[in-house]
Amino acid sequence: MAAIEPPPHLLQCFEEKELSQECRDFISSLPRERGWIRAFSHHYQGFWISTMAIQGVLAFQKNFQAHDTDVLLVTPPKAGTTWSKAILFALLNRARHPNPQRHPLVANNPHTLVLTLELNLYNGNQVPDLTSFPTPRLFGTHLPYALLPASAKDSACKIVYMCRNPKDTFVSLWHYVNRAWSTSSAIDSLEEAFDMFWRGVSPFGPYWDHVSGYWKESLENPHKVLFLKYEDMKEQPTTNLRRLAEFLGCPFSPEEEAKGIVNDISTLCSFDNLSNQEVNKRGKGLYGEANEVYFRRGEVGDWVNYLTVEMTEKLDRITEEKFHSTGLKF
Ligand code: PAP
Repeated sequence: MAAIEPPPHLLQCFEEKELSQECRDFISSLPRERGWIRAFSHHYQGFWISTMAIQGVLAFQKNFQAHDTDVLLVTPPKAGTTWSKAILFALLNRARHPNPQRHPLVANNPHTLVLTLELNLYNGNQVPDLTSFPTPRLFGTHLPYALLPASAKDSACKIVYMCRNPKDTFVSLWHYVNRAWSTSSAIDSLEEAFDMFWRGVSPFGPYWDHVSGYWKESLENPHKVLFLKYEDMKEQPTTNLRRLAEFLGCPFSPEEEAKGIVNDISTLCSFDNLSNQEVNKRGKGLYGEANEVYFRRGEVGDWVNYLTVEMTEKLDRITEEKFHSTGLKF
């Protein structure tokens, strides 16, 4: 299976100078803080959006028309986006790609197979033509629920939300910023990064508002929003794969169960398998970053190796406070 080439406009790097005048005028009116990667984070509709993402966010909000058959994968950054893109792609395309050895995930990083609406598709100056995408169209996004375009909320499209405990999310974000963007990282130390995350100034954060927005929606509208946790997926991948397939209206048939397809997908998308593919060891991502930065340890609880006791207590306390009335626990 050959690698899929991204459209050339995806390879552009986002710098502030590439923003339209209209976008620059707009963001100059927003409160801002220093960014995690280059430039700034802008406070937009209650959430922090980086300079490199904001034009795409505005264009996505304005122009995206969801189809009833669409599947939107939503994640806070570093909560398992790469993994869940792989899982959803494999699940929805299982009839087309039955052979794990010749599967597109062997030659392509999941981010190339499932594009992110605000970062990849609406990033250029033109509204992308999404009509050629096969049904069901599968897209990724990091947008909080409150910021989703109306059609994504009002149509019958399905939303799969994957999140991860805040301590591992933060540690993964810290490593990513340093590994992928060491030359343009705007953050000097773990302490500084922690302070920003804790204050809510993380990409598409505050983290807690992002998570509780989708949690609430999944409780009120369980046929529309499926809420998954990275930790649960790690612990019981096949159980959660079946849940996902049921939710998306494509449950595994008895024949598929008998053939072991659920296990095949779980193994195909596992950290060990994906991180050892040549494309993910040596390939480059859509912005020229090394694909390997999306595969670090892939474990639950790695935060213990990085956070001080004080940081742990602070993060636990705020998480308890924010999620107290929601019933959410990590
Ligand atoms: P993104 O939001 O920028 O796309 P995302 O994929 O969410 O990043 O985050 C990468 C994390 O997912 C890494 O976690 P770590 O830093 O704690 O190691 C990465 O290792 C982990 N990851 C990537 N692929 C998998 C996988 N197949 N199974 C489990 N974890 C994975």
